[in-house]
Amino acid sequence: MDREQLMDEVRRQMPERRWQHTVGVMRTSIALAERFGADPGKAELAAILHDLAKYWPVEEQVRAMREAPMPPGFGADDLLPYDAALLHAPLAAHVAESRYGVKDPEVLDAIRWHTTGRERMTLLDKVVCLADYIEPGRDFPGVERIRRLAETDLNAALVAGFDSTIAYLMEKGKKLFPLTVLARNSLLDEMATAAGEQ
Ligand code: DGI
Ligand code: FE
Ligand code: FE
Repeated sequence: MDREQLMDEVRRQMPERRWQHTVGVMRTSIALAERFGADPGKAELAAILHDLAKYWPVEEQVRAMREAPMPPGFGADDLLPYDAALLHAPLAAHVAESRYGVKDPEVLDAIRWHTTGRERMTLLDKVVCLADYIEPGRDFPGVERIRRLAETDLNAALVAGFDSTIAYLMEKGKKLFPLTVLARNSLLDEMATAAGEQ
């Protein structure tokens, strides 16, 4: 399947506004990849696919998750006690591989971890996760600051992105999925190491 066909497939599975978000993430992922030295083609492919399951009915997401192999601690039963909104990321990675034939593990990982992040995120993970926060259609408190940081500092921008998610969840009185906190800690460690090496 070529990229145009893949885009049509993904587009059919979501409302038009979510497709416009996906287009924004594609463009922003390419720009960030070029800025920070990731592979723009891989970034674009991950962006096309990252939210493909977001608008599947939740019961369908749960059913498909249960049939698919998932990393330890990242299956339906691990995610559901936190938020059903977490399912779509690992599910999209599974569908990308099993239905659309995506084999590149870097692309699949960037899709899989785009919502929560993870410890020791790869460059591609970071690019796609950050693009998801700052694509042009996003409008939430603090997004302008994250966009500014993204001009020069990938790690600092992503920390600011996770800060905004964590603050939002706390404001709503919701639980934090611990991996997001670990991802943020890991980025802070990387930044401290990089600063120490200067
Ligand atoms: O799919 P998008 O809307 O483009 O963005 P996303 O994949 O980052 O999903 C964000 C949703 O995930 C948002 O509704 C908040 C929710 N969420 C719930 N608990 C957590 C969480 N996100 C993170 N990163 N960490 C959580 O603990
Ligand atoms: Fe998402
Ligand atoms: Fe998204």
